[in-house]
Amino acid sequence: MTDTSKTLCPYCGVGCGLEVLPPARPGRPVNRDEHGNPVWQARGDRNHPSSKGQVCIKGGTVGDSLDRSRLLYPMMRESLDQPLRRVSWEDALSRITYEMRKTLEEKGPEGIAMYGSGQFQTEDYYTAQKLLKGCLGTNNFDANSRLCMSSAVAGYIQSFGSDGPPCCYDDLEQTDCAFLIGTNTADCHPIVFNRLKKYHKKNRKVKMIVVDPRYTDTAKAADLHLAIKPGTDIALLNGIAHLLLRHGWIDPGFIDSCTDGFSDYAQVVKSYPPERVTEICGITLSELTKAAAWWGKSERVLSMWSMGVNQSTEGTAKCRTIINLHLMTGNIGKPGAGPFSLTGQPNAMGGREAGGLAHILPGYRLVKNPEHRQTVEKVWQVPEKSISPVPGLAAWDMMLALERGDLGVFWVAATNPAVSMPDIKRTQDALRKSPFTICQDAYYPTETAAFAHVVLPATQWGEKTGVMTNSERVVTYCPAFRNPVGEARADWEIFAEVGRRLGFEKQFAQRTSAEVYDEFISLTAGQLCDATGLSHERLAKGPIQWPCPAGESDAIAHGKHDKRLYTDYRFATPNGRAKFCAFHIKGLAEPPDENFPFVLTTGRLYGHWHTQSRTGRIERIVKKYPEPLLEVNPKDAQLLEVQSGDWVEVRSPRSFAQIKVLVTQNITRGTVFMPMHWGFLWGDNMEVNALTHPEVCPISLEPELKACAVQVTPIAAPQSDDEATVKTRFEAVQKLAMRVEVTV
Ligand SMILES: Nc1nc2c(c(=O)[nH]1)N[C@H]1C(S)=C(S)[C@@H](COP(=O)(O)OP(=O)(O)OC[C@H]3O[C@@H](n4cnc5c(=O)[nH]c(N)nc54)[C@H](O)[C@@H]3O)O[C@H]1N2
Ligand SMILES: Nc1nc2c(c(=O)[nH]1)N[C@H]1C(S)=C(S)[C@@H](COP(=O)(O)OP(=O)(O)OC[C@H]3O[C@@H](n4cnc5c(=O)[nH]c(N)nc54)[C@H](O)[C@@H]3O)O[C@H]1N2
Ligand code: SF4
Ligand SMILES: [Mo]
Repeated sequence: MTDTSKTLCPYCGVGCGLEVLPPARPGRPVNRDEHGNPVWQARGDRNHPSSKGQVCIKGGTVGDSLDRSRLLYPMMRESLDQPLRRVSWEDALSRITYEMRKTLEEKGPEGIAMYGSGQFQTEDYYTAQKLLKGCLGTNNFDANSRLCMSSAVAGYIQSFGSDGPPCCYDDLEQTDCAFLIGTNTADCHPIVFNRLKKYHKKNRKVKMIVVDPRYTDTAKAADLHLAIKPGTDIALLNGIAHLLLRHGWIDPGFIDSCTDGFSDYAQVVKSYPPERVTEICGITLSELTKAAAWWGKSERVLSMWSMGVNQSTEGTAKCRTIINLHLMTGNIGKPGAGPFSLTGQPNAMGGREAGGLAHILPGYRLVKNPEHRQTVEKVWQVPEKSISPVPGLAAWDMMLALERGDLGVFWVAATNPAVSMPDIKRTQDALRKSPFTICQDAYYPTETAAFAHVVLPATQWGEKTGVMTNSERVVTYCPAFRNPVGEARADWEIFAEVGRRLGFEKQFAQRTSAEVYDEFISLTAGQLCDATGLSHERLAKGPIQWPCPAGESDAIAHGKHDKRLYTDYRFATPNGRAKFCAFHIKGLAEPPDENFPFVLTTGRLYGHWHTQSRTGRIERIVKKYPEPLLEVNPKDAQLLEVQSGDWVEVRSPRSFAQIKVLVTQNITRGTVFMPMHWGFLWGDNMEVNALTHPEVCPISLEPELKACAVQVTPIAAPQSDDEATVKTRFEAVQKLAMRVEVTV
């Protein structure tokens, strides 16, 4: 192994390049933690084109998490009321193939479902698609990206004819107006934010607008913060469009020659005059007119968004409504402009390329399209019509299928649905009903393992070789730089082994992830996400952006290419035109009422990652964020008669949580905020998703995790059990219906 290894940060979709230093360097003693484990250090890779050497606290501390609480060997039990016991891989795999065969006989292929993750490498994703969609004949593969990016995917496909964020990070330093909506970029995409902030500071003419019900660190850096009421984005965007039209701040040439549907859109936008919009959104007229004027008068507008937009029953409509503004002002296909959806997870982008959602196939194809199915069937060497034309179960639908008893095998890999799904009590009940659940994770315990019949140890980042794609379509090679821990195996190898055992030897003949990658990229030929110029060998020399057709990798590596999509203004629709689509605002699926008078919104903190499987085990981070806090506006706090540090019970129509209050001006009145990071392993009654509801966007099927109605009541501090640990909490949950042996 080399002195340092270049790879990609395994956390957020910014995709910063990292250099990992091995524990022993010549002349230096081996650095070990208190358990005697070698300590790995990560630092920014100056040569990575996306991050240029920068990292945030998560990337900088990732090394600390690699040897804590790892799942070392497979475990199994007959039913959930038994303890999990160590077994051999052979026993675990035989049981899995037995259960899969049984389900195929009893329920058919639709009785099997896999729930994967944007934290897979592309090779993991691709192999899982082949197993489920090609060999077994069910499209029941979905990923946590359904809770995350699926509205953006649907928005791009419907407006442009294909998925694919058209922008690149250089746009951050070339724009005249950055319009950030529903994104706390400062905390969640810190290095993207740093680049933007630096440029904005230096160039005072550049405008920065942030649309968020909270006064986040992102909002604090803005020239204009629109603290809209949650769920009113469409009214705001239509209101901006209304003013753009009124003042003639539009690009008629672009509209005429490159788009369809403008007149219907203009008709709808007419019913969003400023008086109505300011009333709906709870902002002032001068704020609205300023936003419209800045958009309208800027030569180049770059919009950026993430979960405040996507996680909504109007998620797709919100994305398309943002895109409408770009189309009417010709703000796309040129430097510093475009609709830029910021990807959440490190390889959610690669997942989309590899077909990792229930309605898509590798190479930005759709399961509904017969030609697309045929092309993929050929490469997969499966008989014609093997791939079902029907989209599979989306994430929440998998929970409903478990409730109904429709599934025989539920396979979870690299995600922790017992924390991150909406309506978590109902989710956990559905998981308890599952006849056979596999939980394939790198850590143990996790909340989802409490509901599993088999747990499989997966190698994670740094222990397996593969590639990941970041938000700006840059593909980075992530080599194994350390040995697998315990008996852990790579996700793709586990899927392939099960495939072979089910009789698909030919389909899973690849012996290395490089071979898997080669097959995958053959399916991108001629597609928007063409990556036929890439291979592990080529990427080992450095990251490259797609599209990268065969023969172009050297030119692209030297930056001699269009870093943006649609620079010729030809879109991926059949007639080459982008499509306007007008939406009226519908508002929140569960608006507040007398009984539940507050809107609860949910999201992230700078230091923690999701369900804390890594960051909850890093002291530096835990010290900074020891517990979750409910953000409450001072006026609301006064009415509730609570102060910072007081305990409250937060109750929604579904369940409750108990949490300490943080009184802060950073949140608008009537809204409270709770972070998503605390599942039942980390504390009692701290689960934000005990409160959220599972209503989804009808187009993208993404749940509205950003808003539900709650009541807030002061309570006495709950009796704290100082003895409670991850281990005892795991056991307590087991007692509800099951027991487990914990080996932390
Ligand atoms: N530190 C950290 N960074 C992360 C992650 C993490 O766990 N921790 N996870 C990664 C992943 S997977 C993702 S998806 C991204 C998410 O990145 P972000 O989307 O930036 O993060 P969130 O905190 O989920 O939500 C963003 C903002 O949406 C606002 N919001 C809520 N409701 C509305 C609304 O109706 N309209 C508007 N306009 N805004 C609203 C919230 O107040 C919040 O500030 O972060 C990635 N980066
Ligand atoms: N209320 C609310 N809920 C939310 C959200 C919100 O904003 N609010 N956000 C949603 C969003 S955007 C997201 S992305 C989800 C995230 O939610 P999850 O996906 O459930 O969160 P993670 O903690 O990232 O879970 C990843 C798991 O994979 C494991 N892992 C890491 N690497 C590997 C690997 O290589 N192989 C395998 N097999 N396992 C690995 C980790 O140990 C961890 O247990 O949460 C969603 N839920
Ligand atoms: S910004 Fe994202 S990718 Fe970069 S170091 Fe931080 S978590 Fe990692
Ligand atoms: Mo996400």
